[in-house]
Amino acid sequence: PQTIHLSDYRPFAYTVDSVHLTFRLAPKATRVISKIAFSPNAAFPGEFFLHGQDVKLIWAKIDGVDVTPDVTDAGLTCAVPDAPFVWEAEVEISPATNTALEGLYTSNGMYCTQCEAEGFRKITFYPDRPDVMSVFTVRIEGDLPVLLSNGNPVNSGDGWAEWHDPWPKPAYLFALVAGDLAAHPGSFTTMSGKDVALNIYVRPGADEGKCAFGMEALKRSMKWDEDVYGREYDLDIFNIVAVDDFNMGAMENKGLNVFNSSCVLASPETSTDANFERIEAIIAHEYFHNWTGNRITCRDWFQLCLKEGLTVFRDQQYTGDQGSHAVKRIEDAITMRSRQFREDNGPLAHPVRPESFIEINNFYTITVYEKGAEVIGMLKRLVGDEAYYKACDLYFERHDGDAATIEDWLQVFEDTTGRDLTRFKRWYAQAGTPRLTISDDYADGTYTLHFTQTTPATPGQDEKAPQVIPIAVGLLSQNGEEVQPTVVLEMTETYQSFRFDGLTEKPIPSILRDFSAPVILQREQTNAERAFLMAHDTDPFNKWDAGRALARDVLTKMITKDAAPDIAYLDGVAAILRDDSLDPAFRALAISLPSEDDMAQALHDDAVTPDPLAIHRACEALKVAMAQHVQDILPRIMADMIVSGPYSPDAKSAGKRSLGRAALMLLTRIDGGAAAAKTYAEADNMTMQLAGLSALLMIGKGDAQSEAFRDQWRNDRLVMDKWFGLAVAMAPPEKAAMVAQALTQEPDFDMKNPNRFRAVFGALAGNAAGFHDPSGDAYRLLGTWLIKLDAINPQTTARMTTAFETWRRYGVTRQTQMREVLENIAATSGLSRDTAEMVGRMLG
Ligand code: DPP
Ligand code: ZN
Repeated sequence: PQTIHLSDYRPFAYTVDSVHLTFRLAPKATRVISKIAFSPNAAFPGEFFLHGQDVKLIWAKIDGVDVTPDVTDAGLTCAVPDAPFVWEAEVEISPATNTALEGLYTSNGMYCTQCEAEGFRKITFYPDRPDVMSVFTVRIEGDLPVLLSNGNPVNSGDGWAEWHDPWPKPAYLFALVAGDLAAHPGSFTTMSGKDVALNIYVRPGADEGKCAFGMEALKRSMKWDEDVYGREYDLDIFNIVAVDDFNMGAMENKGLNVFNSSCVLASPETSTDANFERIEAIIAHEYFHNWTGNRITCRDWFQLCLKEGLTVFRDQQYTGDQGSHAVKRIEDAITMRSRQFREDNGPLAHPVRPESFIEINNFYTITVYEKGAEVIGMLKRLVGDEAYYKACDLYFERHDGDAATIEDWLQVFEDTTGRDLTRFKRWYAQAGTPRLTISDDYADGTYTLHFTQTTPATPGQDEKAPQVIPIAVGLLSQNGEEVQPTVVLEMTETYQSFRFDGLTEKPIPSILRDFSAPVILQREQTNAERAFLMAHDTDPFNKWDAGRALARDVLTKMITKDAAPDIAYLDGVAAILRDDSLDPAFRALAISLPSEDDMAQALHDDAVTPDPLAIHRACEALKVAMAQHVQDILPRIMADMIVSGPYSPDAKSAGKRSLGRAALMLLTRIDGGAAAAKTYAEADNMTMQLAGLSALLMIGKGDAQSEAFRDQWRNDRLVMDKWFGLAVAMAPPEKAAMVAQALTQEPDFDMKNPNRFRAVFGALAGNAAGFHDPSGDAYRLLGTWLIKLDAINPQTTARMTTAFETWRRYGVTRQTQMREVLENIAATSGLSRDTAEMVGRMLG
């Protein structure tokens, strides 16, 4: 397969002046008739090549005259006039057999599309690249009640509808939906007084009752983007459609967002607090793409972070504004450290802006999205809020309607602030997580912090240059007062020192406040100092992080030295739990432990070969010790936090429930499951129902509740995904593979549905001790199913191979077992390009 390089970019040799598409829908033989006006691009003459994949050409004409193009697997070429011309073609495609879920496919009898990144070429022949933008007019013919496409509705009749999108767009933002759908309507009046009709389309029936929250979230997002970024919506209508079979979370198609139903449908009875928060964030994310992605799109797929990093950053700001910025920051840092640092530390490490790829679908990664957002956050911290929004205004003004690049984005910051961002730009080009080594000294009232940065080698990048790192620092006195409020130190060199004068005693530093950069701190620190910061730090992120560091150290000693749980940590936990002045959501996070996978990474970083079973046992033992140490507080916390009354998903209520659930999980380790059984029995919302069930399964009880849960929710696909996942996630390590295997034999296990497949196998990969069980059974089971899935859905398969990305961390036996599975996948005949690339990089 061909590797594509950023450095090879060339504009397309033609411009597309307009696009007319007619769809005659039929499950296995949909006809697509295209009429496209092209003009030669005088500045970049070249071949007339249209992408096309799995499309059968029926006929083609140029300016009304039949032509016979040269058709290959990848597309077609044709002799064309040296002047503007009209291309017409009719093709046939088969949505009903399209199990890859890219292009036009069917899901439960409805037609829908997914064109990002390169799915439009499976619909018709077209220059399927983001820098080719045009105005689309679409006619849909089909015997279905709802027929939708992008833009505004123009006209419709019995069995047909026409849509026109006035905003030029690349083909990846095209969408079509057709089916028997029910609309949940709403409306929004924009800042300039324009009325916009809003709809969430779902399957008729139970899903109709799960749209209200999403609709309100959409309106909040529209208002927020006006208030904070000055961005107004630009069509008469905005539609969202829920689809059960979907590879990703959602898609920002112009005026017609298509959502994985798990990312939009919500009700208190069927969705957890975490679901509500995620749904709100994704609705906001896709809506925000209307400006950062659609009005300004990407020149090529290497620039993916231009829209994704920025849009994730915007949705993070939005979520913080809806609840607590401190809590959101901690949640995002947890994600970065556990998933992005893991990627950065392994064979799949790549820069925020990669320089080559074989299959672009493999680069919709935590690095491009979340590290991409961190880079925007660092930029904002360095230039300040005012300059940040000024630069954004200039970006929207200067690049509206463009297919832009990272260079364009950085240029508006250079132009508005006068800063030189050459060095800062390394964040886009260098993979790997920088390590920051810290030492300090104090003499005569002057405290000095010394920093050294290094970034380990990553595939294809042996040498790293120093990066620009904003280090937010505050200083505390020995009795816990803040003697230096937060300042941002701007580190630009490999070694750098920063002085603080006029102090009366040696301070205690609080470094990397608010997780001001995605780096790893390497610093000798006593547990006494950590406990001090856990108790006194005024920065909520660092207060939380001090507890995390302490927990990591305690666990490390339990794992490697068979130490007993450290009483200082247990006292710290008790103090946090007792401190009613702290936000409950924060308290819940502050007493949570690093994940078992985080611990494996931490040990590996310390040159210790991790044993997942030993890690699991230590985590369990520490939780039991915590529960015993704070047992007198737990019932009161539960009583205060889990209050009855109507359910509300707002951040404050959810935060209380999260602390209540944390208390329940601890209590369950010492009360034999009594509190959990009661919680399950009395729950009137999914958050608490699932909390009760998880707690019971955790201690090997709850079979009866699990059966009852299944009976109750048998007809709800999204709740059943939770049931499938929970059984595997909570299985004891030695049984996890067996449980997963048994679930694949259930009649309602459907591997064609990505949500169901992910429920079982995502949970298996996430059950660290179970996945790494010494038998190797879990590795082999996942390998076997990935090979099966690859034949029908390459994109989801490739994504899920990342379960193996850490294989080199472990001991010889596990390494050999995992490598064999990867080699087996690699040797499969007919393996997709997607999966072949991923497995190749992991073995490489
Ligand atoms: N562009 C999409 C998103 O991130 C991809 N699923 O919103
Ligand atoms: Zn996105």
